[in-house]
Amino acid sequence: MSMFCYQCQETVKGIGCTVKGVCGKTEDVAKLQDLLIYTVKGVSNIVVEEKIDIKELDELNYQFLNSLFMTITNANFDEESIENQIKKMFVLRDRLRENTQLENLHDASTFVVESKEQMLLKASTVGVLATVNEDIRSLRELIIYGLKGMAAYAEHAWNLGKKNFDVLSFMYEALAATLDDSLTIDDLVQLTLKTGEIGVQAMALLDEANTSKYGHPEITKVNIGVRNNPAILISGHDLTDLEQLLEQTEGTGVDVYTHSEMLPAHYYPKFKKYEHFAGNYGNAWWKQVEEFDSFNGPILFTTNCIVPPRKEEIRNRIFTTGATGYPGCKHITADENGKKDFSEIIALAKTLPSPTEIETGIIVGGFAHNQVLSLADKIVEAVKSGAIKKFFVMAGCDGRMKSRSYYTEFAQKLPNDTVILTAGCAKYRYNKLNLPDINGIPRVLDAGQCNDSYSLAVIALKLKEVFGLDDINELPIAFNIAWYEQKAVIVLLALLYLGVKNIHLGPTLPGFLSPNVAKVLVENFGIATIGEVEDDIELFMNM
Ligand code: SF4
Ligand code: SF3
Repeated sequence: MSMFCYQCQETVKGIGCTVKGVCGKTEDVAKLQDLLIYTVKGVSNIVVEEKIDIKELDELNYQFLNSLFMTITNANFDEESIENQIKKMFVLRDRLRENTQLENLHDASTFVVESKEQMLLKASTVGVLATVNEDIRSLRELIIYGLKGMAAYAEHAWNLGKKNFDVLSFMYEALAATLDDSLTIDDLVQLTLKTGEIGVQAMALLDEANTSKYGHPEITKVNIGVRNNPAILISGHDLTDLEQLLEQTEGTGVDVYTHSEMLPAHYYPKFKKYEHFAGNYGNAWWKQVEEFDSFNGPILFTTNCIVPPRKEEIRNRIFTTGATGYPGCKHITADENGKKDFSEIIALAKTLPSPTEIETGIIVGGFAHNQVLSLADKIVEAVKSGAIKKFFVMAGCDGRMKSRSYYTEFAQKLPNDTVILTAGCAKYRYNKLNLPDINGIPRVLDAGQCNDSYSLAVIALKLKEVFGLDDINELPIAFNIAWYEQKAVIVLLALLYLGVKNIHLGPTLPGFLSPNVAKVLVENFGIATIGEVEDDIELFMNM
């Protein structure tokens, strides 16, 4: 088999991509990513075995997070940058080893490869399938994918100057544990739950980082039409990149629009002062192929999700930064102070036509925990009076599969006395439906990006307190979550840690769950997948 990857929802037949990724990942990119993960496991092994104090090791910690982030679905398709990252980790690994006394380190901590050919050969022996027992493999990968999502959130927080060494230490420990053949299925189940617990901390850290710098998201109307100026489209999740782009474009006559997961940036007070922060263009990540065409201007990717651009004209307009990369697209790196120079993108924007309008109107969002809790009285009253019967948490990801039309239909067919709480790019399946509101409370409350699913947990915990309940599952809240990549995995593990039961996960269950591991999740947490819309609504309403 040339490659094997089953980390996302779109994996071939729900089993695994073995020739080329559905995402567009080539065999070599897949293998290099496998080797990068193996190298990072080796680093973790040294940190744990040698009980290294990581607090002063900024470079190591940052590159550790970035390595994991680079392997998230649709983040980096660039062989060269993954190869360079492996080499960077070798240097950091060997520096750690110089000071250790250990003799019997794991192969991951000591192996040496010189050329790219050797890297690819080595990768073939250390990928996902190197773990033979399918249940152990399933749990190891579940933990690793959770850590990838956690790394993304921890890196965003880091970029805002917030670090949490408990989170980082756990990440090293958990990754090292995936090399440990003495761990049993039970041990790994415990570690999976612990990953969820630390995931909550990582999301809380990012929430604190975002809100302390940019203010608490507030109810905001976002324009989805266009203006008549040259413009730059910014995608992904990194708010520091957005801030720097807004600063550098101010007064240049170039507007900035958000795409996909960057939409919630409009909800932060700090960004409202920028007159040229024009609105949101388009929909979720997978629609970018046509939407980038009509946007006309340059596009900046700060994180996933990149869809391989087929046309050269589009490739020439795409720029990547941070953990992202695409061959043939210009990559912008930060200087030692974290500053990025976007002048080339701005200069290019000025030479290109303004965006072609694809829709008009507004969408309303900004219902993160602080905003929702300030409306708590109104919401509690609506629940008590029966005006709101049930909340549906429909956070998560969007994707290409036709079966995802389920979520639009589900939102449309929900009774008018229900409210959808959303976060992540899943929202694009129903955030433009104009569902009738409930006494001024919108039917779709968007908390923000996928990481802001944390906000939804805070809201649920607060409601539990207000209603004087002992168990979060006694609340009138149902969870119907859509997943695609590994950030959704950490969100799911975090919800399980918080004790949420009966989560429905779709459009399909992860291919990386072996039948036995899936059974554990079903039996202990009531995890299920989606069925027919009407049946599911009935089931949820009677829960
Ligand atoms: Fe396949 Fe998803 Fe892996 Fe891409 S990320 S290779 S689509 S499983
Ligand atoms: Fe979306 Fe890629 Fe998951 Fe952040 S941008 S939610 S899929």
